[in-house]
Order: sequence, then structure tokens, then C-alpha cells
Amino acid sequence: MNTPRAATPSGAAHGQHLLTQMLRVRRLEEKCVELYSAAKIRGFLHVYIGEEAVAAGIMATLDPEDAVVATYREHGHALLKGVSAGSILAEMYGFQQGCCRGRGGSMHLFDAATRFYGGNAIVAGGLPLAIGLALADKMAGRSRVTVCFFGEGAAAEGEFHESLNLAALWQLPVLFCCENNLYAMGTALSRSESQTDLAVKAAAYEIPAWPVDGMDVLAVEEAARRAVDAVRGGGGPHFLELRTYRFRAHSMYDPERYRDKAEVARWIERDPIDLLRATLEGAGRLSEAEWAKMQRDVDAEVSAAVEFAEAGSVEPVDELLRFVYSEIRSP
Ligand SMILES: Cc1ncc(C[n+]2csc(CCOP(=O)(O)OP(=O)(O)O)c2C)c(N)n1
Ligand SMILES: [Mg+2]
Repeated sequence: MNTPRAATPSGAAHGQHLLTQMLRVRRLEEKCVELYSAAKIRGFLHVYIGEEAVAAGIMATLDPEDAVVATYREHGHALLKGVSAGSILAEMYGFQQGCCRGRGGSMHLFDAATRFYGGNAIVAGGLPLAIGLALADKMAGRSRVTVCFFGEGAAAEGEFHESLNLAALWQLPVLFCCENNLYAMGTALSRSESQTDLAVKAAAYEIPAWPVDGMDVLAVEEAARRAVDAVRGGGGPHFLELRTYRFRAHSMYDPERYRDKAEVARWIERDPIDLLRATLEGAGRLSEAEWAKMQRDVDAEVSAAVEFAEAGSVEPVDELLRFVYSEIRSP
């Protein structure tokens, strides 16, 4: 990597901002689990608990005009891209006040206004969308970046390879962010891939790639800033392998028989929220009162979102055919 290192903002306010962002995702996800158990949310639900440093560190480096594409484990990405917690929860309730009028649900959050393009339930399905968005920006001469999040399970899919190849061939402004949490449902990476070093796969397509400690939000942000600046500066696609771990099961249906409790416990010792909190406290950048207020504010945001979703309603039946075809008519 020859890209110059861009300075990562430092100081108490920035550190507290990152901590707040991770806490917002954590508390929203915990609430989702609770609401799922109460049958308020139905269908599939995949939570991001444990992986928050990845989305928080990367989003901190983006401009509002940049695009984000994610997977079905995307509630946190949507929230941090600017979709409100209320419209996310209402969407999961299946209500018309949700960001997709309740038609998408947990796995299909989507919001063009904040340039959040899913919510994609098909493994690796987001990668071709991301390079399409990036291709459009390149053709229109816009200085925007598209960030594509996906799990390491995507590396086994053809779309992963097709997308990396075209992104490199056409030098598209896209940042591939592989959230390597070691498992694709119950399958460990080493049981499905001959080459488990994902940065090596990207390098095979001539894409600059490097691994990052995905539990350390400051490391994620620094790496992301370097990569995003390079992409925005015309350096073509870049690839980050974020080494992370999900603390909970794959989805609410997963009995989790494929991994050792001791392994889970070892990763939880490096909880990204605890790590940053300890760093900030150790540096005198977070007082007890500030931490207490941060928690109160986040809890209030989540409570307001639940209230908003609870007050929602299902779309009237006679509206269900709307948006099947475009409503834009030629004059
Ligand atoms: C093309 C395709 N095959 C299979 C599935 C079923 N499936 C859903 S999630 C998943 C595992 C994906 O794991 P990974 O990409 O590592 O993401 P993670 O869930 O770990 O975030 C699979 C196989 C799917 N959704 N799409
Ligand atoms: Mg995975």
C-alpha cells in the first residue's frame, strides 16, 4: 500500500462519538431480540452484536453522499447511515411507517434518501449492486464512494469473484468490507475455503487489501480512512478484511452447536464497546457522568423508536399493488 496515511480525528469528542454509535447499534439490537421473543418481530432476525466496531469505524469516514450496501445483518449499518431507529423498527414490525412500508422486514431495509441500498438477503448479492452504483458514479464523474459490506461466506460465491474482477478491471470507486466473523451459519471458513486469507483473494484481482482488527474501532476507522481516501482519490477498488466475531447465534433459529463456548467467551473478552470505553477512560476522555448520560440518551432513542413502531399500522390492502411498477409516467 503506497497510499498516504490520512489523519484520523482524535480527541474526547470523536472517541465518544464512536462509542455512542456502537452503543446505539448494541441497544437497538438487544431490543430487537427482546421484541422478537415477544413475537412483535417475526420472520428471520440476524443481529450484529459483537461486530459494531466494523460498521461504526467505517461509517465514521463516509460522506452523506457515499453509498452503503449491506447484508441481512444490516440493522446497525442502516442506523449509522442515517435511517432512523423508528423507521427501522417499524419496518421489522411489518408496518407502513417502516423504511420500506413494511414490505421488506429485517433483512431488506432500504432507504434511497440516505443512500442505504440494502438489506440484501442473498449471500454475495450486494456485491454486483455495489459495483453498479460505483460504475454509475464513475460514468457520471461524481466523487462518491460505495461501501459494500458482506460476510466471509460470500467468498465462496461466484458473484464475489465476478464483482472483484470487474471492479478492478474498470477501476471503480468501491470499498469492499468483508466482515470475517469466522462462520457462515454453522460452517467455519476453513471448512469451505482452500485459501482462508481473504486479503490474498482480493490481491489476486490486483485490489489493494489488508486485514484489520475488527474489534478495535479506532483501528477500523484508521484503516477505513486510508482506504476511503484512496478510493475517492481515484485509486480504484480497495478491500478490507475486518476480523470480527458475532457474540450471538447466526439468527434467532440457530441452536449454535458448531462452536465452542470457550471460543465465544474469549471473543467477548474483547467486546468492542468495553475496549473503547476502557481506552477513553484510561486517557481521561470519558468520565463516569458522561458514560451514564450516553447510556441514558441511547436508551431514550431506542424507547422512542419502540413507541413509534408500536403506534404503526399495516398498509391498506388496496395499496399493495403500488410500486410493483414504477409510478413515474411519461408526459
Ligand atoms: C446464495 C445464498 N446461499 C445460501 C444462503 C443461506 N445463508 C444465509 S446466511 C448464510 C451464511 C452467510 O455467512 P457470511 O457471509 O459469513 O455472513 P454472516 O452471517 O456470518 O454475517 C447462508 C449460507 C443465502 N442466503 N444465499
Ligand atoms: Mg460470517
